[in-house]
Amino acid sequence: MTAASRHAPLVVGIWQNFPLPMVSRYLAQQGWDWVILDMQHGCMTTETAYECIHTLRAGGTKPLLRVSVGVPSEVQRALDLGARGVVVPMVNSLAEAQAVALAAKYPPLGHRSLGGDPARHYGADYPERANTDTLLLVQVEHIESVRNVEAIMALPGVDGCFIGPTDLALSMGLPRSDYERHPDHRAAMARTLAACQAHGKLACSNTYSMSDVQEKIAQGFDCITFKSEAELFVSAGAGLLSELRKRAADAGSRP
Ligand code: 3PY
Ligand code: MG
Repeated sequence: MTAASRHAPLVVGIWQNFPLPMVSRYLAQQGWDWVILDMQHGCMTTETAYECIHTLRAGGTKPLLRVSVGVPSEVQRALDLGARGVVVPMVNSLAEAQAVALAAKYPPLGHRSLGGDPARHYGADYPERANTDTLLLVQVEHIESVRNVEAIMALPGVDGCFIGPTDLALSMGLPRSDYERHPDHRAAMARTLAACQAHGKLACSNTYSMSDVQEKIAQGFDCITFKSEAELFVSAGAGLLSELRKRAADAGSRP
């Protein structure tokens, strides 16, 4: 999916926190469009990310990598590892966006360096294809970033934004729950979406409830994530355990 294909079907992604190729294989089998491997939060390393990326690629799922910090070397490394897109946290200024955009794209668009694995692994024409085949999604997740969002989305090397609603709320001094109904938060989200749409860039966001999902689809977001596989594991495990304990307690109180 490219920034130009705005009316393509909604892309549905999931975050992967467990640094295990086996988990990537299950997620690919489930058929998620994107799996975003998270190196910002969690214990994914370069080596485990590499293995997960290639397991996802082999399974037909697009691997994206969220780098730990928005520095050019991290962005370039993520793409060299084989990620089909890179998500960069906390890109708050035009200068920060420009720096990561230059690192993500080969000349003439940027100054990504060519060497090592990419041309060997991804085809001899990879350098010609990479600028359009790989995505740079900058995270708009601070009110400072929202203030600069029109200029950031106008940059040619930026393919879209990934809004971080939680960090955005924290940066605005809002509480950690119910912030999505706060008018200032809604205005910041709307301004960011409008900037993406005005420049033909992808608008992506995390979501937190099915009504949130419905709203984001109606608003025209291009891609959403909901939870990580770790959250699914923890919530399903906790739910099952409490059900089993309840049944065991009921059985224990039988005469
Ligand atoms: C946030 O909500 O801050 C995130 O980064 C989630 O994508
Ligand atoms: Mg965040």
